[in-house]
Amino acid sequence: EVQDFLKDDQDTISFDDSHGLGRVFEGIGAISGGGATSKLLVNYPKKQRDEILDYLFKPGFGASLQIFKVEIGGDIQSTDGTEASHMHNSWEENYHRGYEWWLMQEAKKRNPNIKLYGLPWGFPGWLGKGTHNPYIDPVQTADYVVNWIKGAKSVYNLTIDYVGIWNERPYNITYIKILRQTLDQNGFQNTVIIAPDDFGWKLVTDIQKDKDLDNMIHAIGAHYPGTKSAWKAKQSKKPLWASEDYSTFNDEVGGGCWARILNQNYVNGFMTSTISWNLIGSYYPSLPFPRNGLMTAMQPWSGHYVVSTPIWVSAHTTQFVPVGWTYLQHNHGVGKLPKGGSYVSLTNEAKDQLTIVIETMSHDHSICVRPKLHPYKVAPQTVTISLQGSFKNIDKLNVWHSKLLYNGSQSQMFMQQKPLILENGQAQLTLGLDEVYTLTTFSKGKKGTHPKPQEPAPFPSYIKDDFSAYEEYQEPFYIAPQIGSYEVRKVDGQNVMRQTVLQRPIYWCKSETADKTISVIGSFNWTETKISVEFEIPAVNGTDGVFVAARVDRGGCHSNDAQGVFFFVFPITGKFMVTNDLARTKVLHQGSVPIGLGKHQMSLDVTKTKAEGCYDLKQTFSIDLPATPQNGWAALGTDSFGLADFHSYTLQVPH
Ligand code: 147
Repeated sequence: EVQDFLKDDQDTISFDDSHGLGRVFEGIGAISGGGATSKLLVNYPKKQRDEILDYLFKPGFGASLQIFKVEIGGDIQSTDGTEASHMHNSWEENYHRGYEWWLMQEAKKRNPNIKLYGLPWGFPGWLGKGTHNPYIDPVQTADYVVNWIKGAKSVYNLTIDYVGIWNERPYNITYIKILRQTLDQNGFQNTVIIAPDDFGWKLVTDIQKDKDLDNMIHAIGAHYPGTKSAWKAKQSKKPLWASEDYSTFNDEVGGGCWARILNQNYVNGFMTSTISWNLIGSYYPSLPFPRNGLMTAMQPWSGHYVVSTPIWVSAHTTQFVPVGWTYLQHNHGVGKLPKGGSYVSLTNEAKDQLTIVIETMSHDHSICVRPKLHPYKVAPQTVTISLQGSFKNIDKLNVWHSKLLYNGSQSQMFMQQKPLILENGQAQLTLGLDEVYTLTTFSKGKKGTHPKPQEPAPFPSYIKDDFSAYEEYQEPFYIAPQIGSYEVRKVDGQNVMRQTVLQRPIYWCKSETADKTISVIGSFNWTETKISVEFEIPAVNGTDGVFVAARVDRGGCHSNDAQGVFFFVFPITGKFMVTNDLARTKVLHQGSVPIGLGKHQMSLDVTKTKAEGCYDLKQTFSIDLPATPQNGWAALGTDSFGLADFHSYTLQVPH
């Protein structure tokens, strides 16, 4: 029978190293940030948080990620929020802000071999010296980035393996060279540069003209390559990475996208590393790109989380292919299947181990966010696996299987099946649609499980936070900064939450031109909301005014245009204003309040049809609500860049 089958050459897939090997595999990874995508994760109860981190990072358990890429916070909006810079200002450095330090430690705790990668999306304003160009003083910007790498080492003993330039924004060759020199001068010879973290392969032309530049760049990292790379990129022999990819809603189509690109980024594009944006959907679900993570955890108040299909799709490769293994050559272990789908195979240095990953994702079940996926067909098929060269004597391969289902039934993910027995290096394998197979000499591999997580629950209907429970510099729970950066500070021995950004940063979102700052809180579904704050504007470097808001209808890169009900107070001029938008172009009401800095209290109570405001416990206004928006988050913020200290906030919504 086997003999018979062999006549039909087309259905035989051979795995053969006798003509040499392909490229070196550099790992599958995921990104936290770009931006604030892990915001809600850090607030989970420790038990659930540890479980989630196991699914992401623990080797041989779940996704078993091999690269962890994080945003180097720049005080700018970078998709789902802002992340704090380690140098809000030129005169200070701080390595205790945000949650990326914590996450990197948790990743390393579970997998000491995980590679770390840092990339800025934007920069604090002072680096621009009055421009929005981070390269205006390339030495200063290189120092700023290397400070972050030094901080990682000296404060947390974290080694940063990879560093990037400026996410999806222009690179600058002078800057790249100065960054390389600065790394070397500080003893970071082993921290290598991935560039440009942008679309396309234009950098290849630059490195071909400039040997020095070529030597300074470890790999060309392109975003959303659609599994393809330019001919000149492949020809250059430079390692090619999909340094940001995926960004797809993590339902079964998302899982299908991830399965297809993990294989085909190499099959079509010779890319040896693929990194998911993002790691985990841990941001309020009405922010942009909801659930675009390998899994979802957006309810720290309930502990609910979901282990989604991309976790198990990742496991098909990561649990059986260590970084440093080598792909076999195209047509000798890497390629397209006769009836659609793809296969890759990798081996270790001794060539006594082999892992094959096969995917048969159909078109409609594997569409990613971008670029457009051109039509193609996949049909069920039976293939003959034929091991040759160093692999000829392998007589058994362990089998892991997933079948993604789209009819509402639960997909079968990452199940171990009976081993595949080979005779004279050959065996038949029947492949259905939307499946992933791993065939491997590895005897390990595990579908890790933790107890079933809690049921989902709505955001609490009452919270009060006086910030006393935090360490200094932490970003308070539930507060999701969209413009500006908010952190706990000790002022006169008492914790406050301070808005810290003093000037407009070198933004990433093209529309981030506002001079307001804003943090959203709670649920986007809220219609009736009561929010109150106690605040004080410092006399030096203070903001013009403070606001609280309800029904705030957007965040992310469009935060500037947020509509809602906003109550602003300007203590220095003794004015207040009620507006329908953050930009204060739609004024609903205005008037006077007593003049004076110092500690104040203000509140906004939005019911079905009315908005009422109090300042220092005196009613300031009561108005009928405008027709829109009808729902949105609660929010607080400042009228301009500059400091504001919040002593507490209280939020109350009907049950
Ligand atoms: C990327 C960013 O690098 C991420 O931070 C995140 O925003 C992600 C969301 O898909 O995408 O930025 C892009 C933004 C817009 C496009 C591509 C990438 N686009 O319009 O093609």
